[in-house]
Amino acid sequence: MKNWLYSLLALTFALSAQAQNAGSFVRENYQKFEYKIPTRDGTKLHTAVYVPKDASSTNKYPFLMQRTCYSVAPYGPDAYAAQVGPSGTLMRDKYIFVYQDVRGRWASEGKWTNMTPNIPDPQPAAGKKGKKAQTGVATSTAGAPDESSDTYDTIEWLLKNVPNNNGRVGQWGISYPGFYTAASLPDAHPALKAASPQAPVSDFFFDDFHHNGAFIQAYLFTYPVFGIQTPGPTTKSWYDNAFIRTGSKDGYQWQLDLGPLKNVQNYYKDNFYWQETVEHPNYDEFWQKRSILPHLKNVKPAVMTVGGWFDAEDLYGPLNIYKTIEKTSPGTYNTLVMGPFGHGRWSRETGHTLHSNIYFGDSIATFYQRNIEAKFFNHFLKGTGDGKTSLPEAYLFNTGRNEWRTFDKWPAAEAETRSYSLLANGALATNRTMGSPDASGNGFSEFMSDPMKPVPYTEDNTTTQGFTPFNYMSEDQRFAGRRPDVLTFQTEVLTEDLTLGGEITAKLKVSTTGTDADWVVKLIDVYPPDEPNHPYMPNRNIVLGGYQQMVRSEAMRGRFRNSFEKPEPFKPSEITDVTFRLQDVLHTFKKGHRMMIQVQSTWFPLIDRNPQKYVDNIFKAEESDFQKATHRVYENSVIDVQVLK
Ligand code: PG9
Repeated sequence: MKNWLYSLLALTFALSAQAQNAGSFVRENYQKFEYKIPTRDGTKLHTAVYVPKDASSTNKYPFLMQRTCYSVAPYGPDAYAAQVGPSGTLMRDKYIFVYQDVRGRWASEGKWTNMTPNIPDPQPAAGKKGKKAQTGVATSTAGAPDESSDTYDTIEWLLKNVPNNNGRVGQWGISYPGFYTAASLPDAHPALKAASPQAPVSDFFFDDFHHNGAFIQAYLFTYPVFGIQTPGPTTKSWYDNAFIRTGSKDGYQWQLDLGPLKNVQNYYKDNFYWQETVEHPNYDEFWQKRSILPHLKNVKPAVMTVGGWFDAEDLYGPLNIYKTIEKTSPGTYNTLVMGPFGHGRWSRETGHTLHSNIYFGDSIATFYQRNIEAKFFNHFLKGTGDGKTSLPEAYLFNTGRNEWRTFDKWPAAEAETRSYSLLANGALATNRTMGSPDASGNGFSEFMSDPMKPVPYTEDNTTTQGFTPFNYMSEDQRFAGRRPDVLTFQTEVLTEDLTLGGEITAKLKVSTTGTDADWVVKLIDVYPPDEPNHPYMPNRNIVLGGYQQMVRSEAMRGRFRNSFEKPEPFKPSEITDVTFRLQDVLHTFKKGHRMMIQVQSTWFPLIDRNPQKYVDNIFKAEESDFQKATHRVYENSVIDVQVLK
């Protein structure tokens, strides 16, 4: 048997042993309680509480809480002992762990809505404290309270009703629970001392369901989870839905055969979130009021936001929550951690679940849990809480160098902007002299884009890889580069290391013979032909020699180039500016590698197909609206990157 198989088996055994250890550790050391916690409008929230058995009046513990829309039942410590608290580490450090079904979900009462809009705390009536402190009083006219007030009331109740607590509360959560953590920050309860939004959703028009307005069609299968009022206390699998359990229907071909998204209506006519998605194709008040970013002002708890550079679901969220708090709440202890992880994979003990083809070993998640996350919570919930954590402002992993790096500011103060031109001869050049003869910038690259023959977003396009896609974030892009409808630009072989740290901005000069178009830009690390494999490669079938590794990618729905609220058609064949940000990176392109940019207009079924003929609402486009078009990218298009020493 291959030795990698032995190591995998050994790892699996060790893991299951660890999980059992963790499971038995929970049962030996924690006692579980369940409560229906009343909120100010009388709605009761189902809450599971795990109290260390050795808690006493002289041995008090802080709370560490997670609020979730995914049900506390199957995801509580019993089932995922290694996840009691953000990781097994904190379970052994001992906290009073709290898991709560949010309003309207599973065993909690109330009505579910996605990304509950925050209701800013109105000026309190004379002599009264803010609405958050007026328990028992209905909040503003906006109807049901928000996540901030539900968290406030929950904390108020826990402090009074769970004995042997030390009066301090932490909150954490990954993905949607990361949103609920961020949503607790406005008007937070004074006992909430530390919050760690991890892979948090911040705004569904830029995270998860859309990227710059392009619909993430790969999320079609998640609508049964988010668009149906949950049936109450159950551990029923989210996936118990004919539309999802269709095997072949996960596939690229099926989605191609499905045709325009209007056909999905046959499946989802009773799905309230699908109806909301279809009826709000632009960034209107429906989406804007669900963003948490405008409410991150005067944040009192300490915040450590965590994300993964290979996170296909929520990369916009962590980066923009951290940057927004830096801007709108300057006095807050606000830090950022970005590791070489896929979605939430820092909470697992093993690397092979890092959701990435390329990673650097199992110890990274454990290093993060023990040296970063535990230090943060232990300081603010058990220690002095004075902010002197010895943790840096930004703890970021360089995915090209295989090493953590710390920064006292992010974006890094020493970053220098460098502009690379997209030249017609395929050069990615910092000056036009390397360009085509017509280096004046009037040269262009051209391709025909056919929405009926779209560029696959992944080489293995047989399924959407489960609940949500992930592999493409670090996948080899040679399958795309071979297509005539993908433009490729690359530097000469690098004669020294090139480190990018920070945002990437695509400033495209484009034209189309149609009246609408999407633009996808991909940043790729081209390995030399003789590159040896990393010793920890999770996928033994990958050969790094010649690998064209995706480092960062983003889509921009061209109609939103001037405004996400007010879309505009393109004028056929008119040179038009399309500028958009790709999320941050920290990546060294090593000497001997090349830096590559690919540009394309379809990315299926990661994003839905643009008819390339302007229609008011692409969700309602007819088959006949879809048309081929010839697209051009002009030489005076540039990609701005941030270069670090
Ligand atoms: N952010 C993730 C997600 C949200 C909505 C749909 C699919 C995924 C998550 O909460 O896991």
